[in-house]
Amino acid sequence: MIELIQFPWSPFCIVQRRILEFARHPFHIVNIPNADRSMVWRMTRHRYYGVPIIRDGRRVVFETDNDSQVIAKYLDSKFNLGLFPRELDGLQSLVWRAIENEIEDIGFRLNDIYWQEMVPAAEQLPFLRHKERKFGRGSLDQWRRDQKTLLAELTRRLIPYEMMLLAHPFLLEDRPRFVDFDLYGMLANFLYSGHYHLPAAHTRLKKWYRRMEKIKLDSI
Ligand SMILES: N[C@@H](CCC(=O)N[C@@H](CS)C(=O)NCC(=O)O)C(=O)O
Repeated sequence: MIELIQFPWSPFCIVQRRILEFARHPFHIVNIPNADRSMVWRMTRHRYYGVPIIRDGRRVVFETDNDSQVIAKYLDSKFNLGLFPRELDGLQSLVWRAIENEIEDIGFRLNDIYWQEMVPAAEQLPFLRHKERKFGRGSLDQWRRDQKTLLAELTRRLIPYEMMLLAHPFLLEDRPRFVDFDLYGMLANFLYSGHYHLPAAHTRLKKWYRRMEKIKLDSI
């Protein structure tokens, strides 16, 4: 059985989890502590420490750079999901860069504000240290103070996606492609704490999100 090695609120893990559910293929989730990547390090033979990774039999699949989408492409070809049609290759790579930079960057900060509610007590010290070493001392407190501005900025950055949904039910076409799962993962991470809703102004995006939460390959 395919194993997804992850932690539950990671935007990039949610993307792959939703793709696996979409494929209706049974899979097993292995949650690791955010601060202990030794399992990933071991499984990738000392080549990677990020999440997600997947194990499929003897094969371990992981990303080769920030924009590689190795895991999604592996699942796409294994289960014939139609997420990466050739004619959309260039367009999708432009869109997923925007999603993973502009949307993820704000969404994860807004969710991280509530880190004490989601990170188990024993992992809080290394979590805080990891964040503060990466983003600066007091960064989580600063994001809390900036919450309103960050929410307004996220609403503004989501306008193009709301506009893409004017003409069809999914971002690019009448059926979901990879970028739909990608945006879904970033937004599910933003919503993970349970303290937020999607911006009320983006009515199409809200309906699209509900569709993306449960869509399955055999129903499109
Ligand atoms: N582009 C990669 C990004 C993965 C990523 O940034 N994962 C984060 C967790 S959300 C991670 O493990 N970063 C390394 C670290 O935290 O040390 C992907 O799509 O998988």
